[in-house]
Amino acid sequence: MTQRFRSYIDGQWVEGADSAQDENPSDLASPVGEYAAVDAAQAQAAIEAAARAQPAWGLTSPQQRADALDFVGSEILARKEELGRLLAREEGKTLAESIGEAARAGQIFKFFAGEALRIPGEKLASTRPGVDVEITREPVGVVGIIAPWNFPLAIPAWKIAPALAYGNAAVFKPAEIVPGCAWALAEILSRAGLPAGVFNLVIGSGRVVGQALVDDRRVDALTFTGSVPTGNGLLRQAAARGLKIQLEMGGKNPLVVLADADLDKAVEIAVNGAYFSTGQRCTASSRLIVESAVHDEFVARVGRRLAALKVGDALESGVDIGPVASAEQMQTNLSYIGVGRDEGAELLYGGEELELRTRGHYLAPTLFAAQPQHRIAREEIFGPVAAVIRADDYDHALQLANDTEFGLCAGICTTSLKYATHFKRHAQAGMVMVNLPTAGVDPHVPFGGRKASSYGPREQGRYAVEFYTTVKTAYTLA
Ligand code: TXE
Repeated sequence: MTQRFRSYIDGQWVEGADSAQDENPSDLASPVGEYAAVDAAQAQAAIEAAARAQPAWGLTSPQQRADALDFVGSEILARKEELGRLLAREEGKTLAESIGEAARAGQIFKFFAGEALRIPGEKLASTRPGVDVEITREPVGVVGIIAPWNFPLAIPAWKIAPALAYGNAAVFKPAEIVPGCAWALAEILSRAGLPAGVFNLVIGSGRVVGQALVDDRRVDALTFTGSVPTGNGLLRQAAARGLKIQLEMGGKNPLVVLADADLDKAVEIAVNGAYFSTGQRCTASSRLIVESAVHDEFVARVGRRLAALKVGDALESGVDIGPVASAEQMQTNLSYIGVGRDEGAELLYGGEELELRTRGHYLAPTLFAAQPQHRIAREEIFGPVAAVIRADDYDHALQLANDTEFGLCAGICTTSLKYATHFKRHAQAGMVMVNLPTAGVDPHVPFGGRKASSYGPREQGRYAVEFYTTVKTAYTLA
C-alpha cells in the first residue's frame, strides 16, 4: 500500500488539498509514497494554532521542554537505521550518510534539551543607586521554518529543536521533495507530550505555503535554508514588514591545497568535501585551489580516486555516491556542465549521466580545470561537480579563495603552521577548516557564513539563542 504523508496542524493529522508523488531518485519505478499538500488557508490555520499555543508553552517549566526534546532525540537515535533508510530512499544520499544524518538529528534534539535548562541571563550593576538591572531572554513567539531538501532530518532538527527549547511555537514547511522525512519527524514530535499547536507541519509548495508564512503577521520570526534567489526574495519581504529573519543560503567553498600538504590526505579531503552526499551540501568544496607545484599530481590522484568511486542506488552496499536528488537538480547540473564546456573549462573527469540497473538520476562525479572567472567556478551548482583552479603560491591561493560573493566555509590543506594560522585569520568565511573537508561540522558550535551566504544570527550551538529569543532589560528600584 502506498504510504501517504500528511501534515500536522493543531495536534491533528490533516489531509491536503492536493496530492503528489514522493520520488525515489535511486529508482524512479518505486516511489517512496505520496504526500498531501496543504493550501494557504491550512497554513494559516497552523499559524493560528501556533499563535494560540505559544504563550502558555513559553511559560512552561524548562524541564517540561527539556523532557519533550529529550524524548524526540532518544527516539530518533533508537530508530536511526530505519529513519536513515527512509532518508536514503527519499533524498538519495548513501545509507551510511543517511544513518549518520539521522543520528545527528537525534543529537541535536538532545543538545537543545540541555539548552532549555540553560537559558542565559545577566544581572548588572545599575549606574543609578539602589536600582537593579536584569537582562533576560524570552521566546520570540511563533517561528516559521522553511527548510531545503539536502539535509531533510538534520536541518529541520537544528531549527525545530531550538525553537521549542526556548519556548516558541513552530510551523515547519519542508522542501517539496522530502515530505517523508518531515512526516517522520513530526510523527515523533506528535508523541512527545507537546500541547496542541506548539509544533505544526505544513507540507506544500514554497510559492503557496512558504509564502503564507512570510505574509502572516502572526509569524514573529522566520528561519530559512535554501537558495540565494529565494532567500533574498524573503529578505526583501521580511524587511518590508519588520519580520525577524535568518537565512542560510549558498556557498562556493574553496579548498586550498598547498605544495607542502600531505597530498594523499589532501586528495581524500577534496574528494570527500566535493563529492560525498553527491556534492549536495552548502559546505561542499566546489573550488579546489591548488598550488602550481603539486597541481598536476593532485589532479591525477583525484582522477584515480574518482575512477574508483562507485555511483549507485543509495541503499546498495558499497555505493560511495548516491543519485542526484531530483530531475530538476540533475537538469541544473547538466546545464552547468554544458556552461563549463562552452566557456572553455577543461573537462577532466565525468560529465555524463550514468545508466545503471535501476532508472534514477545518476551523474558521474565531474571535475573541470577552470579559470577563476568561469561561471562553474563562481556559481553554486549543488551537485557532484567541482572546479580545480591553479594558484601560483599561498598569497595567490588566498586571494582566489576570497574572490567570491559567498563566504560559508573555506578550507586549507597544509603542514605549515604559518599558512594555517594566516588562513584562519584571513579567509572571508564563517567557518574555516584546516586539513579537514569543508563539509562536516560539529552540532554544538555555530554554523553560518558571511557575504551572500548568510543573513542574521548564527544557527546551532548556544549561539542559536540569539535568533530564537528576544532580550528584555528590566530595571527595579526596591
Ligand atoms: O531551493 P529553494 P530548491 C540551492 C541549490 C539548488 C537550488 C534550488 O543551488 O540547486 O538552491 O533548490 C521554499 N516563499 N540550495 O529549489 O527554492 C521551498 O519550498 C517561501 C542550496 O530546493 O530555495 C523549500 O522549502 N518559501 C541550499 C525552500 O524554500 C519558498 C540548500 C528552499 O527552496 C519560496 C537547498 C517562496 N517564494 C538548495 N520558494 C544550501 N546551500 O544549503 C521556495 N520556497
